[in-house]
Amino acid sequence: MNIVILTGAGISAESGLGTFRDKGGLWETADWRDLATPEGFSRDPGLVHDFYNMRRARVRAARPNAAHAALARLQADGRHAVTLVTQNVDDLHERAGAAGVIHMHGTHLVALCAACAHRWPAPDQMAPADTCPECRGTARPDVVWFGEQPYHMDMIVSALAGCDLFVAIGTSGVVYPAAGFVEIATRTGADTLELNLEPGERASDFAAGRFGPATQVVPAWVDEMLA
Ligand code: BV8
Repeated sequence: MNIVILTGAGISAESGLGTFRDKGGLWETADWRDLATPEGFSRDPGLVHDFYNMRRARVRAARPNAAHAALARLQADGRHAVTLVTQNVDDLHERAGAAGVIHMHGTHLVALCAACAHRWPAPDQMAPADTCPECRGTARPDVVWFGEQPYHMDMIVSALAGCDLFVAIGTSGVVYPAAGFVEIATRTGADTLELNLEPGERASDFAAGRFGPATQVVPAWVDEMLA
């Protein structure tokens, strides 16, 4: 079966990384307009670098959980063709052994030159004085902020067009275009499943849903797929 999986912050929650919109989430204490928009970055690059420095440190200290491991197991088994798309900017899928992970919102482990688009591995701590090693332009985290075009959309849309099953895991279904993937999958006749702590904004668009912590719900689903 061709399976497209979309993950959100909820799959990394039990690894200790914050989600955005839950109680105590990252957007509760800070305003996304200041931290996740190009305007916010040009207004106060130090604030934005501090935000990503804090999250980069958390990711380095975090470990993949049973949900990340289960998806890597599903992919490695080989009986199903699994395309793994994530909105997350952490590398926990890769550290659990997943391959070809599509980071549609980028990854804060890579630095991007705002002038020439050169990319290089992000140091643990980035600061406004950091410049591009190629052209001395302004360095920023290689993440997709609001109003910016998500990465690899052509690859994602063609994977959705050819899939038999679309599964969304640990995402609130609030941010587009990711939140609209269930519609694309449904239109092409795929089955759809939501695995989440609780029903997301688009829950009614999924053919089925299973709710509970990802470290329980995801391995149970993968065991069924590999039975
Ligand atoms: C674009 C940066 C166009 C990286 C982020 C009006 C209507 C519709 C759309 C729009 C609109 N106005 C503006 C827009 C577009 C906008 C958008 O969708 N806004 C929304 C808010 C209305 N989208 C954009 O701007 C996107 N770009 O559209 O570009 C374009 C086209 C051409 C050319 C140029 C431009 C860009 C969107 C990306 C923004 N970047 N972050 C970072 O810092 O990480 S957004 C941020 O939200 C993250 O990327 C995150 O991945 C994403 C989604 O959040 P979730 O992952 O779902 O996390 P959340 O906290 O919301 O939910 C957690 C879930 O986990 C919950 O369901 C919870 O129940 C569950 N959970 C919790 N614990 C557990 C659990 N599940 C399982 N187990 C647990 N233990």
